[in-house]
Amino acid sequence: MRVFDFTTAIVREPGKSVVGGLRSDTGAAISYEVVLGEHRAYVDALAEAGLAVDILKPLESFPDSVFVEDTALAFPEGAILLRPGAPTRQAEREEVRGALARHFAQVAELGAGEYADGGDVLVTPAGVFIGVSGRTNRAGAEALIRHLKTLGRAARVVATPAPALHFKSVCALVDEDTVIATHAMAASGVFAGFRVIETPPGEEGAANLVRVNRTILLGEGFPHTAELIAKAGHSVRLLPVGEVAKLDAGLSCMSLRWAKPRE
Ligand code: CIR
Repeated sequence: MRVFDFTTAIVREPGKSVVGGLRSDTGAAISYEVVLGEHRAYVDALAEAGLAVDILKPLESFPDSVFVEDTALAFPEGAILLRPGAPTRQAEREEVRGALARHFAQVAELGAGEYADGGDVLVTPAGVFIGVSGRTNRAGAEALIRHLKTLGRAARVVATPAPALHFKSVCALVDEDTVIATHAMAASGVFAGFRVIETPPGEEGAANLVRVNRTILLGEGFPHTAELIAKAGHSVRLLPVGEVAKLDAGLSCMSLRWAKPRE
């Protein structure tokens, strides 16, 4: 099961409205220019990891639309259009429909009342975890299980530990049988059967890393995690994420990534 040997990504450039995106802590001001710089560094890293990157135009009417991961799931076998759970983000799905149609012959979609954000979906070779959260409801998770089955992927519903926004805010896949998770996430027992690397104290934000082919993209400012990942034998590329972190976001949420089927 191919889970991180990607060939292609869809990203969306942030609009100036990104400074008004959803966030749990409205304290620190957000700079559009800094978000844009972080996004560009991310796109460069995807390209350098070998991906063809489809860059969608900014959407000023959707401040959070740069976090394109929440709108769809993409696999070699097909795509699923999601229904983001935040009211201000729900119509973002219509804005990626056309892009998905350029890449996939068929796109399944969640129906009315079925809410799920891509940030709550962790794909592993052993199956897909769907975290029920403030954004993903049980109806959405169960509908996703049915769609994933059609694509040949087994999935199960798990809980996103509060106060995490998304399941993948607190965990990520490092290799076929290793995950990184915050202490709270690791303690939940969900990852029985996996090797679990716990984020060192104070570096919980590092759990939203993303593996792209042979490279682990990791937020800057997590030196102990970088060391743990390097010690586990992986090549690490550090990326600036301080500004997107103010929007409760990290690295996984800024792209849809998949492998085109081999011809
Ligand atoms: C939101 O609250 O929806 C955005 N400000 C952040 C979304 C982050 N998405 C993700 O981690 N998949």
